[in-house]
Amino acid sequence: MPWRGIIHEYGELIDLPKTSPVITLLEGGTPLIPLPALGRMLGKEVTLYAKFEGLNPTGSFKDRGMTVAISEAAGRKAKSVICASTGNTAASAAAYAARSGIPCIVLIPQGKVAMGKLAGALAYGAKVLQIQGSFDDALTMVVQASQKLAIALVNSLNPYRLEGQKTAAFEICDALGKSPDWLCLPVGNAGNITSYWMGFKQYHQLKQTGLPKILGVQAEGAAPLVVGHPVEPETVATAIRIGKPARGEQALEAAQESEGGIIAVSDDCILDMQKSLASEGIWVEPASAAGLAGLAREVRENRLTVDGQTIVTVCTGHGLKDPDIITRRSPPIPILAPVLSDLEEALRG
Ligand code: AN7
Repeated sequence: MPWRGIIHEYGELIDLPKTSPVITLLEGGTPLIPLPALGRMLGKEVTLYAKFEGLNPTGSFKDRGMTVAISEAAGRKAKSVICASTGNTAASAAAYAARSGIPCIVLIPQGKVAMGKLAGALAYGAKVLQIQGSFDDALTMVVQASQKLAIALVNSLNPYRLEGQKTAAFEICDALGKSPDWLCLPVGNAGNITSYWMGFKQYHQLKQTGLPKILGVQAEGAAPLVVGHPVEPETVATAIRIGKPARGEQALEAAQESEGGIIAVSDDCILDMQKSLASEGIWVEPASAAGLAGLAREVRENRLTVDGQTIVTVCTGHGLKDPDIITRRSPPIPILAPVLSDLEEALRG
């Protein structure tokens, strides 16, 4: 049977009122793509996969949570939905809201959202508002607005978002027949790490799939969970430019209970790993390279050995979301006259 979207595929494992309609774009069912060359760099007989969440309908993992959150909102006849976003949540909320016919409002930090995400939110018809502040300021505003104005909040403070996002853990266990030894992923507002840990624990209880160690990775300039207090965030990985994660406590719990950790890596380290992933054919947005960048650094600096182990790195968003970061950092592209001699010249040089 063709893939039916996460709510139909994992129905009884997802806590969604039975009376809710199913608003789906057939999200989920994303591939676990082997990364043999990068695996060899990590150690002997390492089996490394990317869970490529950039292949969801709007180009990020957010679609898993949004199908459930918007279905639930539609079920209770919400008049409109609202979220704060570094970009991907906005595009995803806009798409699922459009699908359900519910108006969508998104608040984004001015000038700090990648083009593919902003364009997505506009394309799907959301009302987009820019805040002169960070994601954290925008989140505070939408929480207040949702309470005062009776608008449904679809940030990951909404528990239905986690219900959807945890299905990625189910899919990984289904594909491997058990949980990996390590799962590494980027951490921003910390909804996703919380969801994965929920999902792995639920599946283990049901099917004895085992539990992974979870490594959450923040950007050094936006690492409140590493430094231990909220920060004014700054990083090239704008998706995770978040200084006060809503689910920070749960992220720390997931890391501790799973015997993994939460660490921070530099922007350079993130961009280097973005390049390395692309060299194996997987183009992800900068934030999505953070997980593996962190794990690779721990291995390189001898804090971790992963010989013989199975590792999954969650590639949360597609590279197409943020094309500017690539073009801005590339050398100028040669311009040729339409003659063969120019081409020969260029190929010599
Ligand atoms: C590509 O869209 O917070 O730790 O508003 O877009 O669950 O927040 C995005 C987060 C990782 C971090 N990778 O996930 C938003 C937003 C990508 C992301 C994260 C985000 P969380």
